[in-house]
Amino acid sequence: MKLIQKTIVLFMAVLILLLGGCSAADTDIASGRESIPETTVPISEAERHKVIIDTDTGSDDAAALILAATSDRLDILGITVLYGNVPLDDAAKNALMTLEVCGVKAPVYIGANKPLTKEREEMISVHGADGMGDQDLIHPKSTAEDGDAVDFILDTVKSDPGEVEIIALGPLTNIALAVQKDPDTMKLCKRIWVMGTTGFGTGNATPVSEFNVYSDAEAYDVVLREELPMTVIGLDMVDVEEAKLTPDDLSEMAQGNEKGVFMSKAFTKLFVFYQSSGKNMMLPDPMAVACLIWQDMALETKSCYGVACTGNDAAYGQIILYQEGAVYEAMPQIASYNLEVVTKIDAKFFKDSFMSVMTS
Ligand SMILES: [Ca+2]
Repeated sequence: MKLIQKTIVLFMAVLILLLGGCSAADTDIASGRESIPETTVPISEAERHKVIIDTDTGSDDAAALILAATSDRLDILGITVLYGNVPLDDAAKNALMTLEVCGVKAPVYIGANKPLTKEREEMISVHGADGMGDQDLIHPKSTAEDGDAVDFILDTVKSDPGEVEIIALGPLTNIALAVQKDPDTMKLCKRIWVMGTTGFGTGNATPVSEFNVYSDAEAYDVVLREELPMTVIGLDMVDVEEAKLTPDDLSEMAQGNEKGVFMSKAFTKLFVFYQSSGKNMMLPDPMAVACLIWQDMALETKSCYGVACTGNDAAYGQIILYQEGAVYEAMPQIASYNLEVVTKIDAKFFKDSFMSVMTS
């Protein structure tokens, strides 16, 4: 009899555990998407990441800002903008408008209008002329601060040593200017999270170079030589079907919350650009922010020694990645590794999380 009672108790305990496990990651039957347990777990003030977001605010930057602004895991200390996807003034207005859509206030500072040493490259604007799909979405009530973006970065990092993280979603020019002005202060960054490089895949600006690096490879050179704590999310992590937006996803966003509706319109031109070549849409900048919000999402990283190619030739903008543990006959000794490169992502979790923010 006692054995039967024990068996029943054990059975009930296992059942309770299983039910508890299910509720921590419920599946929405209609969409097949898992809910995001992390967003429902309250975290303490001390656990929140204090971030500066450096952006050339095109539409996928705006989506990344929405992930950051709506996360209870990040405190946005400020946004610094620079040239890149769109002219500088548009980058500032797009950032301000996106914050207003989220109902979040953060100061926006204007930074570099051109690369460190070369003239600005004219590249195809895949986000529309205004960077946000040319849908007349951008009418911010707020304005950018008077101060300079580089000074804001340095003052903020200096005021809270070892605590401030930077998320860089455009060319690295603002970061490189800060490094050139005060390298000791930039060494006090907790970490710099970068959407950039091809990772271990191929490029989109040239076969070997990703857009943000190609825009200013000299800036990458400056930052890499300083050996700051840096994690890179490259194009290879983004170019995965499970992480891309499909036409159905865009329709779902258009029926979603205010942020989803805003982004479904802002993505208009970018989506057409991808669909014209039969592809679904990559979300590079949102993935970089997501890696910081949900750190379990990055399943694997590799320590690398990164070297930026800045010569005036076909390799311009390539980042050579020497991996820790690999043997290179022409470079037998590498003293230190200046990059953590994300090499494996939970792509389904990323897209589910992204869609949840845009539709819940
Ligand atoms: Ca960007």
